[in-house]
Amino acid sequence: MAKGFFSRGFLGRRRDPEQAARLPPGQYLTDGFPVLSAGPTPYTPKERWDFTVVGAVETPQRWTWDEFQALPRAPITADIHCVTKWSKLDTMWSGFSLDTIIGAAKPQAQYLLAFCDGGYVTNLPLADVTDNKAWIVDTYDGAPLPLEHGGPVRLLVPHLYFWKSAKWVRGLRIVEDDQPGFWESLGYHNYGDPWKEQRYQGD
Ligand SMILES: Nc1nc2c(c(=O)[nH]1)N[C@H]1C(S)=C(S)[C@@H](COP(=O)(O)O)O[C@H]1N2
Ligand SMILES: [Mo]
Repeated sequence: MAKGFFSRGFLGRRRDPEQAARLPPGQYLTDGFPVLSAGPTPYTPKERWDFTVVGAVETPQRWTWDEFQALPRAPITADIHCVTKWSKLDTMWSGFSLDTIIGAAKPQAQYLLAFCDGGYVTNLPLADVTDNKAWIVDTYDGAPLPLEHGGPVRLLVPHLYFWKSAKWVRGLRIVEDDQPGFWESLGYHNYGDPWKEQRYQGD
């Protein structure tokens, strides 16, 4: 009871400037967690699920669900920013560092496409998903990742707009030439840095 009172009053007032500094230009804070999906929510049973790293790699990788679960696990707390202007601070996830997953494949090129159940694709520079900047996550707020938010696993690349955090992700294709994904070919910015407001092509 006292907790709610203090967080809205005394503590809230001290925290506001700190929160404002974490909000990229043009964004507002939300406590909810909107669902944004370009199509229906796909579902692949665990027995048929796998995760692969393919393309320009020295050693292509494939993990079954059980093998994937045996990878080293990490907790992640991150601020997320959607191009439709909502941001959420301190979202809590757990999952697997892409350093482990991509490192195993020994990539031979500098770009990648994340591909998903349902056909969604997004493109990223390899440098943006290595060095502890991106994860494959399977829990949100201490519970299994809800299907509508990308369960069983999604990509989490919190330093870029949230459309880069592909839901229902099934693998990565390492490519020599950068090529636009789904939203990128429909006019979204190729890179999507929220701090530079790179929302659309030309921003
Ligand atoms: N596979 C897939 N991943 C996706 C999308 C999608 O339509 N399909 N939408 C993207 C967009 S535009 C956003 S803002 C976030 C939304 O994630 P959420 O629904 O968990 O909020 O997922 C991204 N990842
Ligand atoms: Mo989005």
